[in-house]
Amino acid sequence: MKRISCMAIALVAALLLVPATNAAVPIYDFESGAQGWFSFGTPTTDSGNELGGSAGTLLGRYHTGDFDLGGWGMGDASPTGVDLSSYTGLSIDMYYDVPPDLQGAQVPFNGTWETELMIAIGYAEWSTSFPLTNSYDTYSVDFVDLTPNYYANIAPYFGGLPNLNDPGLKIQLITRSSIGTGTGRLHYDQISGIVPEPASLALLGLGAFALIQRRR
Ligand SMILES: [Ca+2]
Repeated sequence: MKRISCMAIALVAALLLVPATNAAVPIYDFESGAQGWFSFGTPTTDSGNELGGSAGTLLGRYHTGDFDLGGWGMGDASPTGVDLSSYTGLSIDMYYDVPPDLQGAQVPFNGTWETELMIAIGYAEWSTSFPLTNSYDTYSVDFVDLTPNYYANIAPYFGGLPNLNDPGLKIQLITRSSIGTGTGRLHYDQISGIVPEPASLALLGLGAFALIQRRR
């Protein structure tokens, strides 16, 4: 047993040298054109598919927002009933811009663009906010790092995460008018579920094994 324990610890030590990253499994890539759901609120007055998704793809989605109208804009980035139970987090590719068709008659967006990525059931939301740039970047969050809102802090959730296969669960994007003025556009693509990499899983398993062996 002692030899096995030593071997396990040696393996753990070796695996510690391997960078522990997560793998992203695409859930929605918006390539079919059929993957479009719902948006409302003044900073998301329009939406649809567009050419020019993130790297390696053709189609993405966009929402155009007039921030001078006030309030907030929300886009459902998934249908209701999305099953996230096999993932530990989410990633999404996003950017914002003021494309030529928004310049001229309209006032271009001026401010620091932030979009909130959230999972939501009704009014209960678990979210995080990302400041965006003018080109596609991938933004990731672990579910445990999401911040619950008022409705997620009362019954039945009390600040905990919901069941990640709840039939009412959906992925949403929210942009608020408090981030700036004028008119701009949010683009997004490639919503993925985060899963621990095999090396990370092996590391966890071997770590537990080594602990059990040490206790014997
Ligand atoms: Ca795409």
